[in-house]
This record gives sequence, C-alpha cells and structure tokens, in this order.
Amino acid sequence: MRILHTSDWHLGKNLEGYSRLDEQAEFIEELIEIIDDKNIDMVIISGDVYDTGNPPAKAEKLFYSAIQRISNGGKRPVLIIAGNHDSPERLSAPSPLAYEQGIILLGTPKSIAQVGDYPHYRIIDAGEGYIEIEINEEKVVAITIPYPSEKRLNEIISINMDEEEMQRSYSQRIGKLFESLSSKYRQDTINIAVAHLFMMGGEETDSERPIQLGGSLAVEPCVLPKNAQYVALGHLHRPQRVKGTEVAAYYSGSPIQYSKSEVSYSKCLYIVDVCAGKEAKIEEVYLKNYKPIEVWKCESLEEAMEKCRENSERNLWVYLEIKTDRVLLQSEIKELRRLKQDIVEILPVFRNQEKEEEEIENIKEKSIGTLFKEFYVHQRQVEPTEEMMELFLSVMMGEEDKDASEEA
Ligand SMILES: [Mn+2]
Repeated sequence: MRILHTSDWHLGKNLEGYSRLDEQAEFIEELIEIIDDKNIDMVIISGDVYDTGNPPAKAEKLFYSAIQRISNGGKRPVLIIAGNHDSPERLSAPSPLAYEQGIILLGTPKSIAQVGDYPHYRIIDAGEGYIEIEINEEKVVAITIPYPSEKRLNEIISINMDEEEMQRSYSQRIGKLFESLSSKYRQDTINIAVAHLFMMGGEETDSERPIQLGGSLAVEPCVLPKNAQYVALGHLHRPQRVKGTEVAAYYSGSPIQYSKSEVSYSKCLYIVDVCAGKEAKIEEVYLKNYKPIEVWKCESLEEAMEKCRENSERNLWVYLEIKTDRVLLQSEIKELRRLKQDIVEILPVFRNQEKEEEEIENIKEKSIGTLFKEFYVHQRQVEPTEEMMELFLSVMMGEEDKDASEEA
C-alpha cells in the first residue's frame, strides 16, 4: 500500500495580516498532482488542517474541495485527525456525510470512526484511538491520537503534581495509550500510528504555537509503539524524523513557510510504501515554494529602494530591515511599498541605537573609576586630578559601606 503523509496545512493562516489562501490553493493543486502521479492509495493528514477553531469560510471551502478531489469519490480514503489549532467538533462535524466519500475525520483521542462497508473501502473495526480499514484487499490498523490536550487527558493530570511529575505522567500516559492500542496490530495488517504531538527533541519554528501554555507537555520518543511500521506525526512545521527511537516516526511539517524562521529549508511530504510484516520504504517529496519569504537587511534607505526596484517582478513576501539615522517618512515608506508589493514589515534599525547598545555593553565591563574619568573628560575636556580621583573613589567606597550597613 502506498500512503501519503501530510499535515499542518493551517488553512486560513495569515502572514502579518496578509492572506496565504492563494498559496494554500496552489499547494492543493500540487498535492493532487503528486497523489495522481504516484498512485497513492490512502492519504493521512496529521492535524492542524485549519489555523483556528473558527476558520474563515474560504478556508473551509478550500478544505472540502481538496479532500473531495483527493478521495476521488471514496476510492482513495483520507484519514484526518485534529491538531491543537483545530476545533475537534467543527472539524469532524461533516462526518455523517463524509464516510461515503472515503473521508474519515477524527476530533479527539476518544473519537470512534463509524464501522461500515462503503462503496470502495471498508472500516472493519474501530474504537477509541484505533481504526482498521480495508483498501484494495489490504488491511491497515492505525492508532489515532488527535491532539490530546491536557484537558482531554485530565484524568491523569493532578493539581498536586509538580512540573516534572506532570511532564513525566503526560508522556507516560501517551506511552500507555500507545501500548494498549498497539495490541490491535496484527501480523496480517499494515500497522501505523497517526498523532498530533510534540515529541521531545524536535526542532521547532516560530509558527507552531506552543502545544501547551506554560511549558510544553512533550512526549518522549521512547514511548512510541515499537511495532508500528510508520508513525505519521503532526505539529512541528519543519519536516523531520523523530530522533531517539528506532521507530520510523516522521513530522511531514507544514506545506508552506509560515514564518520567517522557516526560510532556510524546503517543505515536503512523505510517501510511504508499506505492506504487512515488512519495513516501510519512505520517500521524501519536496514541494514548490509558492511564494518565498525573504528578509532583506539594507545598509541604507537608498539600498532598500534599489533592492525593491530590482525585485519588483518577483512574487515574494518581504521583511525589510533598513539602517537609518532618523525616522522613515511616510512618503518614503509609501515609495518602498509602491516599488515592491507585499512588504509585510519595514523595520528601521537606528544607527545610534546600535551604537548606544554597544556602549551599554561596554559600560558593564568598565570599573566605576574608569567610568568617572570618562564622564569627567566628557564634561570638562580635561582629565580629573589624582586627588579628585581619590576623593571620588573614597566617597564611592563610603557609599558602599553605608549601603551594606543599611541592608543589614
Ligand atoms: Mn501546526
């Protein structure tokens, strides 16, 4: 069986208020091309379909048309779990209509898919956290863990636990869940897991939003089910294999650069060739960069203007940093924006500010005597006499003694 793994679409997400829907629609087109080209049997989306629990209508429309086209009338099942950005209820609301279409939407770790014979596939068995699907005479058992928030796992999180205990028990609880659910795996089935989790040691970016406020409830890689042939993860936006485990566990990452911290690597998805009892073969497929984000650091306003002019035809999002001695005029900002579309931020970097920051750094390293001498020279244009230096230092010492006695 050939499975395609993608996640973190974040449909409806903006960049500093600028819509990314056009790029998201381009991604869907490329995705469907890949799916057709590569004869994919099943598609997995590991959460964060939307950017918010209440997505804009255009984002929902894009999602519905995408999954309808992917599933091809139910011939190619699509398994979707909710991420920390999705509303589980809202994401899974179309379920009664979706099964016939080959679309399986699971909102929470407790969600149970609807067993049934559908026109082109079967859901043979399902329960909290697992599903067995038959597609083209092959059977897949998938452990499914849509984003397990603290609230959704609150039975093990007690108020009296300290942070370390809480962390341990969260990870352990997920481990227990994997352990008990993996009893559904069999010799004659393809055994996989689909989860939206933050695995310890994973590389983060600026666009994920912490999975838990006030400290991440990270999961240790050692708790992943040993006998899973592939674990399709969602949450981290950089594609990566989970380190610290033998299990083939991957984050597909987001299909689009969602912050300027993501500009240094390519986006991708994974194609997994897997059959019962054999090691999975995993292929990384790189996606186009539909509209790159670039950060331009310019030494002057003139350089910034020139750069805008040179790149006026390129389809980009631009963060502009300009070194300057003064505040930029509205007319100058307007001119920059006229020359180059889609400048998402103009950041003036004041030369004085740089200098001041440098000076503050220097001050920390100097003795009080040296600082006094420099100040004196600055004020009077002559160096202080030795007597004056001694007097200053003795006054300073006296002050320190006084401070010390007052504190006691
Ligand atoms: Mn995400």
